[in-house]
Amino acid sequence: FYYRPVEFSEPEYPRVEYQRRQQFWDPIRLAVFTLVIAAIIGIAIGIVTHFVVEGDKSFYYLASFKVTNIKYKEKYAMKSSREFTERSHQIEKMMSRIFQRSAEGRFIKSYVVKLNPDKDGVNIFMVLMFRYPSASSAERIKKRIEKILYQSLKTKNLPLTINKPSFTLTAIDSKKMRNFLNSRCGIRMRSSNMPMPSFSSTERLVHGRETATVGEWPWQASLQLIGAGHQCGASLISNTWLLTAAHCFWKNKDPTQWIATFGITITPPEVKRNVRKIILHENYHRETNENDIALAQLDTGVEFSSIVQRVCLPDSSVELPPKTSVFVTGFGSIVDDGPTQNKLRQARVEVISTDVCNRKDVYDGLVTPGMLCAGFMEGKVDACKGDSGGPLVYPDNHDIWYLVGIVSWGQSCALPKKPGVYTRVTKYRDWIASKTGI
Ligand code: 4AZ
Repeated sequence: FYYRPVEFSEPEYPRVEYQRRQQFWDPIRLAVFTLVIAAIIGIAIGIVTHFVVEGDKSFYYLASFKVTNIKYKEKYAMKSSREFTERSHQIEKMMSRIFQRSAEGRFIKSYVVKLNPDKDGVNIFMVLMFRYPSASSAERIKKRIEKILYQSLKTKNLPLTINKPSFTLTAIDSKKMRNFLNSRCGIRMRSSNMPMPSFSSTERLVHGRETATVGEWPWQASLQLIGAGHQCGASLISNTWLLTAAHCFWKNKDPTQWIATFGITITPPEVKRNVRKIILHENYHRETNENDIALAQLDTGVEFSSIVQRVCLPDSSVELPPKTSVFVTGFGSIVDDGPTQNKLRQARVEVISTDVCNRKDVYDGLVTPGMLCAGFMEGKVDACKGDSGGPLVYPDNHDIWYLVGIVSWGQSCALPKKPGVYTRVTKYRDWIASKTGI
């Protein structure tokens, strides 16, 4: 009974199927289908090539050239001097002008790394950073860079006279580039060897204290008493010297009892060092908090990297106007009398004038010229217990960071009209130089 229809229709079956197939695969459909498949394969190959083969890569060069319309100054030998930074910024800005529009936006940044005397002017050494597709050859890019530069010398009205025959360009690897940049202070780098812009820190801050990311505050150190853990923050100002607050050592001044760690967590630390020497300011007064500044020398120097880096010391003449945004960082408590935090935190605060800070309803004359107030009159954001000795930093408009304050004192934490009080680092520039040569 069941077999009958099957037997009957079986001879027809293949023909029906064949006809239907023929209808579906008419030439137009076949063409469209082929095109779609080809397009999908093409896009897939494109994506793979873009990310795997043609992904951008960093190319670094050391450029050296003579500038003949400026005179060498003694202070150029000191890279943290105002003379060096101002001249460097001018040269770096000129490089941006030369490359920004002509190199298809592939120019990233440049850093002057040395200014040498020359009989006709100044010899300049600088690191240039570019991004190009990884398949590009360093030599071809070099030719391109030279062409753009020589063209600019002819067509652009540049503030400095570059002597063309003296210009040399050498491709360098990332390790060499890092070594050159390590000769300067206050530069933040990502582990990818790209510069970390200062806005990456301001952007994320909404309110209060956010946890820091790797390499964001590479000069931050934790000063710890063996057996008692974290006591204070400190800032790395050379490969062997930390700057901190004198009051951190009031319980214990014995260097053999102290260690310093680096990295964004206390445990585990990224780098650890013993302390060889502690120098307190001779005129530190515990009752008035005056001259609350101290130096700690590490027993062996640290190696600079994207994680451990020194901060710049500002020239003694630098003065930040009220309302300037500055950043305070530390492992201190986030509530009054709370515990030390294992993760480094940061907060944006604003400079408050000494006049306002000394008002009767604020600190009523307790703020001396060696101190700097920062925070908010409404309170809410502040340094606290355990942040003492740590950095208050300011980025200049070239992403170079300067240490402007040392967390010193305050009435409680984040109270209205009781901002944080910091040691004013510029006032102690000569004292630091006299003890360390920095
Ligand atoms: C402290 O006890 C401390 N709000 C540090 C900073 C401030 C207050 C107290 C500033 O180490």
